[in-house]
Amino acid sequence: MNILILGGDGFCGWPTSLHLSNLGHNVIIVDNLSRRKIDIELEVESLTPIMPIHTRISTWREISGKEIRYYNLDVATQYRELLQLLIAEKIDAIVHFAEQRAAPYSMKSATTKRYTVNNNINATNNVLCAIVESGRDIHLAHLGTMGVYGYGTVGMKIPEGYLKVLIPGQEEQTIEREILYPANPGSIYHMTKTQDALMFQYYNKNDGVRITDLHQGVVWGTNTPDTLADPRLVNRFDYDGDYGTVLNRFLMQAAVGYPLTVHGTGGQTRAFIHIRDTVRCIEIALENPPKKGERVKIFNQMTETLRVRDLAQLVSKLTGATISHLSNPRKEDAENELHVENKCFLDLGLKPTTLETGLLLEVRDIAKKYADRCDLRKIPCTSYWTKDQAQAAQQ
Ligand code: NAD
Ligand code: USQ
Repeated sequence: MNILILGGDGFCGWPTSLHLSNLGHNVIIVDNLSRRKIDIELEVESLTPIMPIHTRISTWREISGKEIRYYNLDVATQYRELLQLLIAEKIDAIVHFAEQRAAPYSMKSATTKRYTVNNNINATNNVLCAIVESGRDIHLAHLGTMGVYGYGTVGMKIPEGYLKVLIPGQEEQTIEREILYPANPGSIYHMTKTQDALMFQYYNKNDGVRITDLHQGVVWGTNTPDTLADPRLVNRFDYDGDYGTVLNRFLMQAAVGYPLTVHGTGGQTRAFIHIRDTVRCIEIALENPPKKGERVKIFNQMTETLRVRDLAQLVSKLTGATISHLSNPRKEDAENELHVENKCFLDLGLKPTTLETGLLLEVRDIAKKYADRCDLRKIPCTSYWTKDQAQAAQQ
């Protein structure tokens, strides 16, 4: 397949590009390097020393003999160039990672809120519009988030995208329908993903675009077999207060002797997936596209759910790290239950990497190895969900 990877220089996009290239697909990366520019803006660096994109690509050629091509394009603004690419390269499938993906960054200021909305929604609309205008039957696989569902305790497993509802009709009739699971975003970033989901429904209904939306949980881990093939291929590892996600932050904090930063009681339950499973899920999604005329396919891309305080306990047991409970900079329920259906990927052959088997390796091979690159001043979360929280933190 000719596959376009939008956001192919990022944390999920880079290992996915290598994985699909290794499988023999013709992979083309589009990325405007905005994530690297945000690192400069925030004065942070990946814990792992990532190489410039052209070094990454030439190393891959050297190691694998395979060619990945790269275009520096802004998907949210360079519509004509994107369209031309789809036509000229005879693209069969697009994997769309090209969005601003940190909830804390999206809540940092009016500027980052507006940037996140403009970037993410325009990027997705441009991709969909270009697919239609190209006249090509391109399968779009998009990286969405579990956060579109909200994390409310609902007393049932969260289904894969669609919810069966019974509507009271006329004359005591009950009408059964399947609707898109009600959107309940918890940040501006998550809100853009719920908007993406509506755009998918519309372009699928109106233009018959074949779409798979992957509602992914928090990704942990760093490398895949392909990024381990040479140090110059290493994947990024974010640990700072905006882009670092909870489990990778805890692993790195344990490695540098920083008390684990649990927000509030740590009662938040989240869904998790290892980066190795992310790339495998995308492979599976591309191998099993929706048929012509089929509705948007939605998979829950996660393998385990865990409460944040249990995660901290697990890391502490493995490493001896101490745990601190900080006031929560976010506006979220103090405690929630989360049960998630993930049958689609398991039925299609996904064999999950569990926390039990993967955690220790990650601490040893990444967090400890690169601990001296950590800037401790960048660990605290300083993006607040509301003005009141920001003011309280000043006092
Ligand atoms: P990332 O920030 O590391 O990668 C995103 C890449 O897209 C970056 O390289 C960035 O430069 C690029 N990009 C952003 N806007 C662009 C634009 N307008 N034009 C071209 N390139 C652009 O993020 P990630 O962790 O790899 O996440 C990728 C996708 O997966 C995101 O959409 C995110 O919402 C989703 N996701 C990530 C996680 C996670 O834990 N990392 C979990 C669930 C879902
Ligand atoms: N948390 C802590 N301590 C920390 C960091 C986070 O207790 O030091 C808590 C947060 O308050 C939150 C939970 O851990 O309750 C998860 O936070 P996170 O930063 O790991 O994840 P989140 O903001 O939800 O975002 C990440 C990715 C995003 C993706 C999402 C998947 O950045 O792109 O969409 O995970 S999901 O969470 O399933 O929606």
